[in-house]
Amino acid sequence: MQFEQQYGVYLSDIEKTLEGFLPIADEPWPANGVPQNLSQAMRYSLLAGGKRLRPILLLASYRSKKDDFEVSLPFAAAIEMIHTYSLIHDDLPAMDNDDLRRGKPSNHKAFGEAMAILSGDALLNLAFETMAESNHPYALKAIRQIASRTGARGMIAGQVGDISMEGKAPDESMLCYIHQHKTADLIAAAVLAGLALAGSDEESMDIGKKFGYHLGLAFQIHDDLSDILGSETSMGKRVNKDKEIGKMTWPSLHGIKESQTAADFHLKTAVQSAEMFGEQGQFLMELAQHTFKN
Ligand code: GRG
Repeated sequence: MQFEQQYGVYLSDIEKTLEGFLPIADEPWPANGVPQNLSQAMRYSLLAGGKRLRPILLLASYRSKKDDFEVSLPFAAAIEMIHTYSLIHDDLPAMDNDDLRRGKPSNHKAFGEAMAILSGDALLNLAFETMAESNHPYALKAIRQIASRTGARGMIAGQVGDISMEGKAPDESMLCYIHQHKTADLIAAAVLAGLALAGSDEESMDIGKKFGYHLGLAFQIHDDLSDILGSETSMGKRVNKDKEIGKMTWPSLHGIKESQTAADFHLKTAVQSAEMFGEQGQFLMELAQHTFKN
């Protein structure tokens, strides 16, 4: 199957799976269900589109080892729930204060700050509930890969670094810390959870780790560059904001040209890692390249 066609299959499976796991409430306070306004706020952000990069990475990483990728769909949905919760919270006035996300008013603009906090919390819990309810024999291994990279030592640590460094003098090692944890940890978690579910050996996990981290770093540098070079329409969010708020970014430390070189280096290293999976790594290689086409 051609890359675009396979991407379309994964995307449509993910959208259906997300819809299937999301609560729908047709009355305000269902006795044993989710309050209607909470359900609406969760659905608003989770079904707002997005590239679905992380769930597709999870499915494709599983698929690089085993064919029956459908068994990994609950985990793919879970990683997108975690990603979406992080975006909802990141957009809050107390964090990045963004009014626009995925081309629509951000969650707190549509539902208010309290509901944005609570719907983010609810998506995070739903992610772990979804994975815990899977009876896949390697569910716990996949949950560990995800939990260890999204919590206080992972994505949340990166976000704390990002916020704490606003307005501070550029610092190379702190910037690497922020990029690794804020962005690359979740991307690597998706790859490693997919591989773990497929029962991959140590060698494959190491290759997956390298692939995920380099892809994640390329992704964040590219995102930093897009804030300077991109448009609000193409990004679906506000641009030219990092400089305004004194955010520590790759271009702020190294300039645009060097940032492009660094992003190219990380992308190339990611692609070379996926190549080590042989023919089965083809989709991952193409996915990495496709991510930077726009
Ligand atoms: C609030 C705990 C917590 C963490 C927030 C996700 C995040 C960490 C911050 C968002 C800001 C940011 C620039 C993160 C870097 C990763 C990034 C570019 C996220 C956006 O991901 P895309 O482009 O978005 O894959 P879509 O909408 O396509 O899913």
